[in-house]
Amino acid sequence: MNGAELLVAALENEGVQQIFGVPGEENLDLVEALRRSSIKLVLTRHEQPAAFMAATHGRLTGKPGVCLSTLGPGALNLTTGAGYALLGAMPMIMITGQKGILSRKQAGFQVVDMVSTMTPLTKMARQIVSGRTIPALVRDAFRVAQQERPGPVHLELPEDIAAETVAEIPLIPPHPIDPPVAPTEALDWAAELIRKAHAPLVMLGAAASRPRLAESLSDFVKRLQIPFFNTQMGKGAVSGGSGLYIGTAALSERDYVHRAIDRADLIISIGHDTVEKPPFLMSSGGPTVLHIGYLPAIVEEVFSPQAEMVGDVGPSLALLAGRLEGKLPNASALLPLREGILRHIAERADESRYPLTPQRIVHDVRQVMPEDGIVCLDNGMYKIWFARNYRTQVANTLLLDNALATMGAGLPSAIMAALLYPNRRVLAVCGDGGFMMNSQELETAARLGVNLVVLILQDDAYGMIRWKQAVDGFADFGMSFGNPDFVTYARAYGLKGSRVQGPNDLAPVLEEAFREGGIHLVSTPVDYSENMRVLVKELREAAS
Ligand SMILES: Cc1ncc(C[n+]2csc(CCOP(=O)(O)OP(=O)(O)O)c2C)c(N)n1
Ligand SMILES: [Mg+2]
Repeated sequence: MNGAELLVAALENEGVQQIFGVPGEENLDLVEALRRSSIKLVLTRHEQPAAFMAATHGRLTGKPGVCLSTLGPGALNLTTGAGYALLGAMPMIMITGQKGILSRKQAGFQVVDMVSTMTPLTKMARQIVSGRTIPALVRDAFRVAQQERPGPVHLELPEDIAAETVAEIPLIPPHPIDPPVAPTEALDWAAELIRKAHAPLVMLGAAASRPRLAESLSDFVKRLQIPFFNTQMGKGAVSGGSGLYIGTAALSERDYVHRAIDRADLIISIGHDTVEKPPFLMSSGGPTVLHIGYLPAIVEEVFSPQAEMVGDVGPSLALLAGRLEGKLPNASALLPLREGILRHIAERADESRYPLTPQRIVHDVRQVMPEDGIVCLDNGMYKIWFARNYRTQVANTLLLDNALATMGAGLPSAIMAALLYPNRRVLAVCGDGGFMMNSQELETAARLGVNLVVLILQDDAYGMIRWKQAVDGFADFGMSFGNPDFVTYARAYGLKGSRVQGPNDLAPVLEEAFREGGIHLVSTPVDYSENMRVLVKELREAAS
């Protein structure tokens, strides 16, 4: 047995079923070991999307996804994915090659100090310097990646260590770990704060979307009957159709949902992660904030909770609900605001205009997506509209990145979702800018034979930056580009493409695409004048 084979055995021991990436010659022992293993090697056309896919595996399953690259150039291409997983708290393992470390026959050719490069981008980065250490190192890597707060781990396997013969060292069997539940005093204190509140609100943050938490969160909200809102990444953690949903804080202030936030005297913030653009700005005189999380809060200029309940969130919430159920006369104090907030948000969602308004696009997408359908967003202006307007009924059915907020992850994350859930509808929504950053992965998707629809919002521009430019009073400059003909582009990959050509085309075109199966590219023009009209003018007027 050589080092590469031992590494692959250790990955099998962790239940790894697939590895995404682009190998180089330094990985050839590893590739050979994979060939003779139960693990599938899924080639991508660039390392960055391989990391986005592995991270999304971690996000959706709670188990680290694994990606692979060669040394230097390939490994550097993983760095954006590392940042995506680190900020987004997605468990992921990155394995990269390296020249031999026992001799240096190619001098410094392609050698970059990747462990140093990855150190600030990961929870742990290690070079494997001896085959003997592999079982312990791999076990530790998976534990570190998976435990709260989850994130990426980097292992570098030099080619001579990969090729070196090692004794068959026993692997370490994984076992489940239950983190501790919040202590009694913290539970009592939190219960007391909530009991005393005149106008409480629950806020669900990014960590509320951990896959294993969905049930206990919904249960908590239903038992307490306190209305809730969510951050962008906390979306979907509790049934959005629930009569207690009061909105999504896609902007930091002044949106309709802030009418409730501003009137609250207590915000029970569950799993808020300050990597997100602030859902509201804390200030003196504002509501008290109770942080409930796996880990203590991180204090920022705009977020410094006055109380904390730290522990395994699901079981801790069950204990808290036990102390409070049926004992909160003020639970629904802010609920009367709900209808007005949701009515404003839904404005112009059924308007027949061409090009389509972002509100109409969100509305039509919701129509064709079943409750368990998954929408994966890239990053652009439409993200604010989807976060604000899309209603979710099932946990993790709107995947967006409000942490690194990188462009280019929409398509790869959708491919991963489609691989994991072949029987659910999966839709990637991308801007024409973000889509073209990783559109080459259409070939990967086609090769994998997934069912997937990609909706491209075409404004021939980096629309979001153009909007910011206008909001800040700059001249409209430097944000426009040309595009390929997306229908022809789809055909070049052997895929189907369609164009939305009228105000009422989008829903039927998407429906047809999903019915047919396979991969479809649908492009639609979008009327982004709504960005200024609603998100700036209307909200400013409403606030004053
Ligand atoms: C990798 C990366 N580069 C740049 C940015 C900054 N940025 C944020 S949104 C955006 C424009 C996105 O354009 P597009 O994908 O066409 O979406 P649109 O806003 O036009 O709908 C840019 C350049 C980013 N978030 N990520
Ligand atoms: Mg655009």
